[in-house]
Amino acid sequence: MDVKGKRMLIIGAGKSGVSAAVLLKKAGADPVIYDSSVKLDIQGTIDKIDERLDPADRGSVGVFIGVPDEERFADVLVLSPGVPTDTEFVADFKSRGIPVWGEVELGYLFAKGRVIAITGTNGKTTTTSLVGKIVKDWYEKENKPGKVYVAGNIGDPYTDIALDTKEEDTTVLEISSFQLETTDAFHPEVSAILNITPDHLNRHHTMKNYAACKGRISLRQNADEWCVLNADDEWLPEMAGKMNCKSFFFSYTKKLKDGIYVEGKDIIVSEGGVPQKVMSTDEMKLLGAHNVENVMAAIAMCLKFGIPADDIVQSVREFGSVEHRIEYTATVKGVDYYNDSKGTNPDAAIKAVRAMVKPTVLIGGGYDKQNEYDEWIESFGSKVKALILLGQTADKIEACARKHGFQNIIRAESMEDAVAKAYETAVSGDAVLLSPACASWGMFKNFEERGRIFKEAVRGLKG
Ligand code: UMA
Repeated sequence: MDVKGKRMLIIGAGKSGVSAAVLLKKAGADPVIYDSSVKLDIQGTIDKIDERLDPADRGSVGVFIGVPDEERFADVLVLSPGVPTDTEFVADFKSRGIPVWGEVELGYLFAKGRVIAITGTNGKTTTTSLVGKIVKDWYEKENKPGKVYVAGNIGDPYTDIALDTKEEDTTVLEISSFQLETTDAFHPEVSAILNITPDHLNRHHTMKNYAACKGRISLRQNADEWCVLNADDEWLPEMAGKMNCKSFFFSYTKKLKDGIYVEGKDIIVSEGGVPQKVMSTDEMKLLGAHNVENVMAAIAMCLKFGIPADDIVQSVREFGSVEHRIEYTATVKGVDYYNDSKGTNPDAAIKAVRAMVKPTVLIGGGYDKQNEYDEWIESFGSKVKALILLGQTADKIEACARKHGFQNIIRAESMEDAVAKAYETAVSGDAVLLSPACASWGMFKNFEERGRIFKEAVRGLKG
């Protein structure tokens, strides 16, 4: 991709915008960044860019707050994932025939090597990390030349590593619906859509739009390539029929003639109606039914990528939990504390509640993404003994919980206060679970910061 001398207008000065600017500058383009937040630390952002550029290029990327004016005549518009695409601003560029690339599209245009991509409402991070580990272990065992990268929505932008990738490398990407809105050439060799349940409806407006974004992951895959899909999902079986590539299903609830499923504790792969046990769920370190689904998806993707089943299973056996995803934090006075800060929507939070085996004090609430909480509250059953609420959604969740007859609700002012109140409420033999069912924005920079503050507060209890 030749972008030498091209004027590139980047919107958003977060991780994606900074990495996109560095990539473009290194590729000889002329990038400039605009951000809508008046709180943006302009000098801090320039420093982050400059420290990754050659001395001669330092100071050459402009960072501005507000709406660009003369940059409207840029050659390409590059959007960070958090920037909505259905605005007049974006429409103006499209109407003038100016290419609009998302940050992932930009990364892909410059990257080399094989690509595996994973999307879905929940389970993306765990599955991406697991696939990353399986592929890395395989490269090591086989003494393969090249490197394995793990990037995308998981935390490190694709544009961070794209220029480093070589033909012999493999990149495993977690891809969000936000990122898929602006992909076009993006073409993974193996992809997966883990599930589609309500989330981000303030951005996508309808489930149909949201599901359509997820489906874009397989847009460029051809008839020899595979997309791994959840057979138990409401949207995916129908979507498979419209894909250009082959689909391979996984199911937690039913046997499949061609696919991967669970029977009792056995994970079974069946091809052409010939079933073969690959491993037992007892061999997994990950907790919960949803993780059995994630493991099945990872096994299916790696088989289709060409990795032998025995090697895959060995890596799955070794894989523990991911940070912020039902992450065991500590046991204090007989109470186990779990950090599930990545439970940023009701569906993810339901999975965490289901994974708990002890009476649970649950900490929830946060930024309002206009989700409904009925199913989450219904999942409490007799397991959740108290609900500690914080953040913008606390009133809405409390009203919903009371409507469903759940009365033991405690309000907290901060994460530290929530942990202190959980400590007072839980007794030996209980679990405390932070799984907010809401995004962190507003009170915290991101879900990672929320999880870290929770863990620090829990460790403080031990002290
Ligand atoms: N901004 C604008 N105009 C807008 C919107 C935002 O200028 O209309 C600015 C903000 O003021 C801010 C910057 O854009 O300064 C933030 O950009 P961003 O929201 O795209 O965030 P990044 O820091 O670039 O991080 C993004 C992903 N964030 C989102 O999609 C919201 C990160 O996913 C991802 O790890 C990172 O790129 C690397 O790929 C986080 C996330 O919450 C984990 N993802 C959502 C999810 O998982 O549910 C989709």
